[in-house]
Amino acid sequence: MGLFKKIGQALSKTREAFARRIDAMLSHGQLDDDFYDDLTDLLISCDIGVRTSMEIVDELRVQARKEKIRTSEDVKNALKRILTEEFSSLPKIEIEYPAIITIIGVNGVGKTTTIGKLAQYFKNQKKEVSLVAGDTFRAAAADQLTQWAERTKTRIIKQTEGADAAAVVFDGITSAKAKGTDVLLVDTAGRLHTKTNLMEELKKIDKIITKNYPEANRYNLIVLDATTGQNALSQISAFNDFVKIDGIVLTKLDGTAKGGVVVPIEKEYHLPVVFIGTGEGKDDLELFDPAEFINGLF
Ligand SMILES: Nc1nc2c(ncn2[C@@H]2O[C@H](COP(=O)(O)OP(=O)(O)OP(=O)(O)O)[C@@H](O)[C@H]2O)c(=O)[nH]1
Ligand SMILES: [Mg+2]
Repeated sequence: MGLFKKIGQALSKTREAFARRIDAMLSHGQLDDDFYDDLTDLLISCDIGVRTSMEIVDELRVQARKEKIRTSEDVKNALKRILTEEFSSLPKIEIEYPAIITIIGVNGVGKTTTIGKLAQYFKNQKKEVSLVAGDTFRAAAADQLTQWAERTKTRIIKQTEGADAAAVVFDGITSAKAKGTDVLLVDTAGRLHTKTNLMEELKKIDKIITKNYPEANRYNLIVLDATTGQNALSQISAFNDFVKIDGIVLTKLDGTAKGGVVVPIEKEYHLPVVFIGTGEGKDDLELFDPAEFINGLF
């Protein structure tokens, strides 16, 4: 299946919700104040965020004064242009090698699954990949990661349950240096930012990497579950208080009409969405492409 088709399919719920309501809003009337109010509500309901939705609609008003915007097709095209403009100034990440990617986030957002998919993604790029079972907290977490290692035919570095997560990362680094690994993917336990001891553990992992693997390109990616909409946003700042976040993986876009949450993430937090998850299989991960995303959204 083509790249666009997958993103397009993942966003189909968001897109359908949108199209249906824009059509209804325009069925008896034109672009008046009621329409703009309804459109703002509609954007908010797709999780574009209050502030960002208002800004987008203000810009649409400006454009509507200058040019003919009548049909729902015109409206969608204008929104596409406005969002394309918004996204054009946002930061991007290029993964360089050797890389160590630490995957963090709250419980159940899809961290371990994302690691499995990333393993497949980098293998497809002909990279040597190893997984690090840094979730030593939850029973069976290492088993789950071991299954992904088997599924993607990658190596895994693990210790027994209850071990020090930073020590497992240290083992991973030692192994990566010895074997010339291109990408080390570090799984971590799900945690709430209120669990201070677990958040301190993330800092410790960070320090171990700084001290023992300075030559690596490091990326802390936070995994956010798209189905949680605006709640996902507050997780970014909560984690950023403890470790520097470099980018975002947005998972479960396949199951939600809240795909619009990408927009406030990028606009308000100035962090790039690097990958998106579009399902539970090993190939259900895409590099985030703003143009494809915007086309998929409307
Ligand atoms: N539909 C869908 N399901 C996903 C996606 N990513 C993960 N999941 C599912 O979400 C559930 C939780 O995934 P995990 O990878 O175990 O999440 P986690 O963040 O590692 O969880 P903890 O380690 O317990 O914090 C699983 O049932 C996954 O199959 C996705 O992109 N789409
Ligand atoms: Mg996990």
